[in-house]
Parts: sequence; structure tokens; C-alpha cells
Amino acid sequence: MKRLFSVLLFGAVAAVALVRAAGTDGEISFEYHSYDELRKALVSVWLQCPTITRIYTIGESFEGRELLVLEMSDNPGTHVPGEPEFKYIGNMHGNEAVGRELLIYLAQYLCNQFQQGNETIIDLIHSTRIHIMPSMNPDGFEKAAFQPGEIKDWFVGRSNAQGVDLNRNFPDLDRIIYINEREGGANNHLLQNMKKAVDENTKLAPETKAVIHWIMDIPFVLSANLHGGDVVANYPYDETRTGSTHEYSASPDDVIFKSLAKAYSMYNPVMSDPDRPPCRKNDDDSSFTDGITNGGAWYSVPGGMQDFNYLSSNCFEITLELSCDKFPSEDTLKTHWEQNRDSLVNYIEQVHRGVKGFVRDLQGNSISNATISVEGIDHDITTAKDGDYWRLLAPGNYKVAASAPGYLTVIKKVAVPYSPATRVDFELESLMERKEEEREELMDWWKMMSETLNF
Ligand code: GEM
Ligand code: ZN
Repeated sequence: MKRLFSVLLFGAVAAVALVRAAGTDGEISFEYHSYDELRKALVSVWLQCPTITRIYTIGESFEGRELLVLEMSDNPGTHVPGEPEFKYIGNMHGNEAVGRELLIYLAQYLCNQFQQGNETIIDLIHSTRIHIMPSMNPDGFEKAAFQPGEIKDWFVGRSNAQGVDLNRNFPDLDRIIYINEREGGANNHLLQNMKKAVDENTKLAPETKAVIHWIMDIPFVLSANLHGGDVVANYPYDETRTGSTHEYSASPDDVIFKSLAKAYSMYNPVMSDPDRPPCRKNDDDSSFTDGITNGGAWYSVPGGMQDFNYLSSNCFEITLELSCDKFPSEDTLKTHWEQNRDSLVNYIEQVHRGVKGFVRDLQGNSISNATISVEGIDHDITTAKDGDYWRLLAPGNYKVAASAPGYLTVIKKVAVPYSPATRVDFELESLMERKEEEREELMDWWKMMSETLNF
């Protein structure tokens, strides 16, 4: 913490000089960052890479700290039609500090590598809009970090400053989807037109509200929520169907979710190690295969953020548990970075899988909010403002349909490889046009008939 703090005192110009000198991945400063230091670290990345970054805030914590996001893209601040959006959220539990630090290092690393000409990173930044929020619970972090003594209490700082566990505070959409599965009803975007209800709900913490708006405003495709206390990549659903504590709770997208979780765990030598001992002795909950687990199978979490993403938006989110210790000693941070660096980059790359494209009418106008459905998967996604869509899918052959009110549905057969995403555009004929066409055809026929028969 100390070194970065002194940098701040010299102001932004000195900060640029320091970061420029630092240069490579190996010279990232592997230290914990207080709230002020976190801000300065993000500003340094922005100053170092101004053409590909932007800092913005999605709101404030209960105690008034900003919920800061660093965006990385070749067009910071704008959604480029056809370009998918990705997010990482860290430190939702304020005492789980590794994810927060790794996201700061990731921002520094991507900026450094971009400048040093790393082709993979350059391609990634050119083709993706990446949003990095190192801390969703900055109040909890300050509480956890500044508690007296070397050893951190397991719970201090987990909740926000009001005592709310943010990963239990999201609208419980699982309950609704489980009813809809049985009785019929929407299979996606379950919170549509309910933004006002969100704003007026006094049970929602300010951090939760800010993230809900963020999820619903930006067409995110893929996301991960970084936690600590175990080492595993966890995927939906988090809440069990029956309410029991442990029960495999498959979502309609179970196959791709497993594949996404593995795309993270595979590149982390600790997470994927079949012989890794459990984090705690006699912890029979956490024997994982391939470093991944279904949320409900591990233990049921109602009101979590992961399932909320999937059920309220087009965004597929998994939850990453990154370290046995929630707040390990500072000298382990470099090792944690090395164990997670390739996973963090590889996971972002997953946003370029499945099927993607545009939905337009016959005149080439974008159709926003059109529905993209895949036969056999009971979870539709929708097109964004420019008619662009991204449908994550595991390799296979699919029938994909695009539909919108007032248009004829179009169905296409698509072969999907592991990656990159297959481009499939849809042109929908409006029913009005179809009626007009039919009327004209009828008129022509009458004309022909009357001429032939000499009426
Ligand atoms: C978690 S969330 C990850 C695990 N999800 C399920 N369903 N078991 C929580 O919020 O309890 C763990 C954590 O706090 O890191
Ligand atoms: Zn957590």
C-alpha cells in the first residue's frame, strides 16, 4: 500500500512516470489497495492507456464511496454494434480481497500488454468492451482491511455498511422461474419494466440497486463475480428448486455454463488440480471435479447476483472462488496473480463463442428487443438496441429462431464450433408487408383473369 500512496502525493504526472517505468507484468505492484489507492491505481491505468480506457462510476456505497469501473475497449464509452460486452466484479463481500486485487492487476496487465504489442490482448481489446469493477463493497473492504491484528476475522466486512450480505440481496428470480417452468411464463428478462419497483424497494442496498441498473442498462453477454473462501468456479443455478440445502440445480444452459466454468478452472493450476486438498479439514461440501461446481449442488444461495444476471438480462455469470483464505497475507498476492492471470484472460475470450449477429427488417432497419430462441434450450435472449445479439452456446448443431411482434419468425440451422462465434444474421419480413404483398398478388390475379376472360 505504501508505495502507491506516496505516488498519489506526487500527483498524476508522477503516477504516469511510475507506471511507464514499471512496464511489464512482472513489475505490477503486488500490494493491497485501500479505497484511495484503488482509485489512484485505476487513474494511473487510464493515464497510461487513455485511448483504450475510461473510468466511470455506477453509483455509491452506503457510506458514499464510489463504485468505480474501469472500461477497456477501442471505443471507450460507446457500445459498438456487434461488439460484445463483458464484466468482472470483485469484492462483493468486502472481506474477500483477492478478487479485488487481481482485477486491479488485470487492468494494469491489459494496459501494459496492449502497449507492448501482445497480439492476443490487442485483438481482445479491439473486439470486446470489457468492464472491470474491482470492488462492489468498498465499505466492507475498509472495515475488513483496517480491523486490528494480523489475522482477519472470517466475517468482518463481508456485508455492506448496513449489515446487508449483497449476495443475498438481489431479487429472488429463481423462485419465479421455478414456478414458470411448471406453470408456463417468461423464461428470461423476468424484471422487465420493473426498474421503478427496484428504485422504490427499501430492502435493496444502494450497492445492489446500482448493480441492478448496470446489468439492465448495458447489453452484457458474459460476466464473473470474484469471491474467496474456497477455490472453484461455480455456475447457475445457485438456488435449489426444492429449497433443500444441496441439490444439483441445472439451468437450461447447463452445458455451456459448465464449459465456461471449465474455461476458467482449466488455466488455474490450483483450481484444476484433482489432488488439491480441501480448504478446510472435514469440509465434505467442497470436493469438486475439474475445479467446477453447480451452485445448488454445493449449497443453495437465494438472492444471489449470479442467477439474477441470467434471469433478468442476457448476461451469463459465474462465481469464482479464488483462495482458501478470504484475506491472505500481502506476500501471497503475486502467487495468486500468477495462478489466475491466464484464467482471467481466457475467461474474457469466452464471450466470443456461440452464435452472434444482427436482426433487421427487409429494409435493413435494426430490430431491437427481438427474441433469439434455440430449440431445446428454454432460455431466450434478446437483441440489443442495434439489433445485435450474442447467444453463447457449446459446440453442436442448433436450430436458432429470431422473432419479433409483427414479423414472421425465421429459423436457421447453425453449426457451432468451440470458437469463434458463428455469424448468423436474420432478416424478418413484417406481417404488414406480407399482407400488402398478398393483396397485390390477388389484384394481379384478378387483373389477369379479367383480361383473359374479357370481363
Ligand atoms: C458464496 S457464493 C458461491 C457459491 N454459490 C453457491 N451456490 N454455493 C456466498 O455468497 O455464500 C460464497 C462466498 O461468499 O464467497
Ligand atoms: Zn463471497
